[in-house]
Amino acid sequence: MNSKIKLAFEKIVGTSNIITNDLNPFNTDWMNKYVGSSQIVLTPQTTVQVSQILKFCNENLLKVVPQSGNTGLVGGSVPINDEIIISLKKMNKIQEFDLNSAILTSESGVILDNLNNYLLQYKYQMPWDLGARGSCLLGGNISTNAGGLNVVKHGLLRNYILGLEVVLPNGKILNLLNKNRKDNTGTDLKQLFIGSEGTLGIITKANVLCIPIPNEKKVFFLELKSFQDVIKVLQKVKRNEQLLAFEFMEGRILYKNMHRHNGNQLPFQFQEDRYYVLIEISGQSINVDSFSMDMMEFTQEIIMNQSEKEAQFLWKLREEIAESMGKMGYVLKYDVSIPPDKFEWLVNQIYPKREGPFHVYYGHVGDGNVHINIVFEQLEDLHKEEDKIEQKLFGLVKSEGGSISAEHGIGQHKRKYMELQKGKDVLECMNEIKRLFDPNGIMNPNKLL
Ligand code: FAD
Ligand code: 2HG
Ligand code: ZN
Repeated sequence: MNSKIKLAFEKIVGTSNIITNDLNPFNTDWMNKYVGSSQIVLTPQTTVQVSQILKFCNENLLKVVPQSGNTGLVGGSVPINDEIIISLKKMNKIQEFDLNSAILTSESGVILDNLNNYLLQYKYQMPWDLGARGSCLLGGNISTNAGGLNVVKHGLLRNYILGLEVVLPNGKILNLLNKNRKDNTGTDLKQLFIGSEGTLGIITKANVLCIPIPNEKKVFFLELKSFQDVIKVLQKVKRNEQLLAFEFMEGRILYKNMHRHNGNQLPFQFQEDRYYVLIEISGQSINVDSFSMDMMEFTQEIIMNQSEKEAQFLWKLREEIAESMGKMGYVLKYDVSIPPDKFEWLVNQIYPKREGPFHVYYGHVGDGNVHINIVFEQLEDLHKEEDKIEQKLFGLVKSEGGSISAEHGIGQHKRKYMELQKGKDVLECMNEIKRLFDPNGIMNPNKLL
């Protein structure tokens, strides 16, 4: 790192907010698949510092990568080369919660779990939830328009973001903060930043509409004989407004993970050729009996939690899948949208008779979002196979009217398939917007666009 540049950063953020040693955790993504070679991480503590950093970088054509919890799964949060990493983790002050409007105002570097802990005193919670809740930050969630485990009831994150403060690549602070539920004053600029994966600017604050914590909830775990039965149960329960989550897991992964739970009471002796569903219902008051009756049409194999601890254990079986796959090797991960009744068909198209490397499908069936994870022992083997798999997979997804990314985003992983997904005109329009905000191309280069 050029010493003049380092000195300039020292003037802006002070030496205690500059890291130049042991940068591995910042350069490497959660899957150990993408590794950059940044030599410097800045941890600004105020919006003004973020603004001064970006102004300096823009004037000196220095490329930057915004980083929050670094739990992203598409290589978006780590540099490709030696970009400067701007970590938002010290921008972690929650400003207020307004009980009349249920609107939270916070800096963007707060961990999702911490936001929920803060909201507990008001009996409110964040409107989205995901397995990375202990590490991911508000700004990372917004920049990826994170999906998660309760979209089936609450819908997507972008509907709950009422306002943002964003620093543009030239250092200008764009005040889009807004505490009004209704604000109908023209083009909704904040939407451009939600899901744009740090390619247009850095989100420093947000106003979030929160949701009340329900009085009652119940978790069900079902064993089913076929994937068609999964879809039948889905059709039956989807109409019910109590439905919070509808998560599907293949027997082959639950079976493989059984050894992780010696001593814990499993809901079933999992079988490789069975299909499992976790359903949660919630509300101010819920009708467990009528809900169970609906499901009993399709299976008698239903377990219900009897305590909060049991509910958490049932969720663990679902949430630990991502981590457990990572322990097996290097994982190719897909998060496509496709009609739910096509999930099994899609996987069979990629691996007829389910041969090939160990792979599983699971995920948010209730939202039409399937995760396919394929494990390779060596990273080189993964790279050898990925083009072939992706051309087929994304081609099929496109022809079924789906999306190549339902929730994790594009990052560096799926960038070359953007034209297939969007078409030339739409992609060109996105590129024009990028050029407008970031004419020098300093923001998260070679990601998404
Ligand atoms: P990072 O990974 O640090 O960054 C993500 C992207 O946003 C990067 O492109 C980065 O440059 C950009 N960025 C970060 N902060 C800012 C900012 N302040 N301003 C502008 N750009 C910024 N995702 C889902 O959608 N649903 C899930 O259910 C889900 N489950 C997960 C479970 C596990 C165990 C793990 C490891 C990941 C999971 N993810 C899931 C993926 C990931 O957690 C989400 O994408 C999350 O929103 C990323 O947040 P983060 O704070 O880690 O952001
Ligand atoms: C989940 O739903 C996450 O568990 C991660 O989105 C999925 O690792 C994956 O492929
Ligand atoms: Zn997911």
